[in-house]
Amino acid sequence: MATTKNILNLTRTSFVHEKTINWFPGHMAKGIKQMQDQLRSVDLVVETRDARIPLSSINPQLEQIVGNKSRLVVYNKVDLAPPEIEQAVRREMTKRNQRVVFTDANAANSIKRIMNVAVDIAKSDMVKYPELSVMVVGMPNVGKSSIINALRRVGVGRGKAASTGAKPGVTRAMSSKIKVLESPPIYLVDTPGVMMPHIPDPITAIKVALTGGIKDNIADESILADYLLFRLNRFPLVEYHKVLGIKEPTDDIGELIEHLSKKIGALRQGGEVDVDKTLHYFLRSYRSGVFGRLCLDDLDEESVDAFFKNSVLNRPLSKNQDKKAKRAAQRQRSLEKAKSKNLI
Ligand SMILES: Nc1nc2c(ncn2[C@@H]2O[C@H](COP(=O)(O)OP(=O)(O)OP(=O)(O)O)[C@@H](O)[C@H]2O)c(=O)[nH]1
Ligand SMILES: [Mg+2]
Repeated sequence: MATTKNILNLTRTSFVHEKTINWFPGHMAKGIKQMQDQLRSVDLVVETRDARIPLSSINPQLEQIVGNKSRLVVYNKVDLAPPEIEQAVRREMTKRNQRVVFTDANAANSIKRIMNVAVDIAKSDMVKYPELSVMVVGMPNVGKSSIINALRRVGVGRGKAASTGAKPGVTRAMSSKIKVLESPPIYLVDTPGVMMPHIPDPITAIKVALTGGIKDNIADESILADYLLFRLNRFPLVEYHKVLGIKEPTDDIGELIEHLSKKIGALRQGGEVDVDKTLHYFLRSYRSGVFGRLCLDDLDEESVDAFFKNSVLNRPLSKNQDKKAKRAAQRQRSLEKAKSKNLI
């Protein structure tokens, strides 16, 4: 019988997937335009990322928009990531002279870390900042609106001002000013999560989709599940099979789906496996954190250096790449339009 230990000898050593996922609906393009228009009146940008994918949740396009504006990078959802990421991320952010805080939007104490940075800036020059204007930006579903609601709760004891939801693309337009502190006066604006028009690396796209940044029906859920299984097998202490109630680990997604569907009763009439339902269950389990606190990006110094060296952050898109990205985004928009009109 394969145990978690010896299955490591049987698992794939690499995951090859060549098709990337593009998701850039119209509201994102509009959102970017609104951000650019508003940026001049903003004192601080809170750039929110996902602690489970500290590198893959960096959107180079946002980096370009934010430019030299005063910025605080917030790694949210730390409750779902292993605590060790903090040290590695801090190391890299220090190298890049970038302020960073780690938050769980459901924990008031960690949310206060953002407030403290904003208060310090506001107090540093009360004439320059009669009220501090903060814009919260980031990829979809990283928790921007949740952070705003939490800051408001902590700062002025008031209820929800921004809609939140488990699926990406909940906030579709920039909000008006939301007061989160009376004195010194601090206001936030919420923005729609934005993806890159074109994600060059297919594995990065899979990681973003797995953590909920891209709509599941746009990504191929069977590929997401297969990559998840590949990664789970490579975290040696993760006993996902026990959590799922199946006998032993496997590196074959078909086999996993077959066992799991029986376990959770996801069967159609006649006993046929309900693949979609089982895939959803597997992905939902991962996202809820039941397999443990896992980071999908490699954060050793060598990998991080390679990421930044190869990253589009370092090189603006060539004319050709830019055209390609715009065409991909246009195709995506037409597809969504056709879908919404039930044409396909
Ligand atoms: N576990 C955990 N869940 C979080 C955290 N922050 C937000 N969430 C959940 O993540 C999901 C997305 O949160 P939102 O605040 O809507 O994310 P957003 O970035 O505003 O998303 P868009 O508006 O779609 O761009 C929701 O289900 C939240 O409850 C966190 O720190 N930890
Ligand atoms: Mg939102």
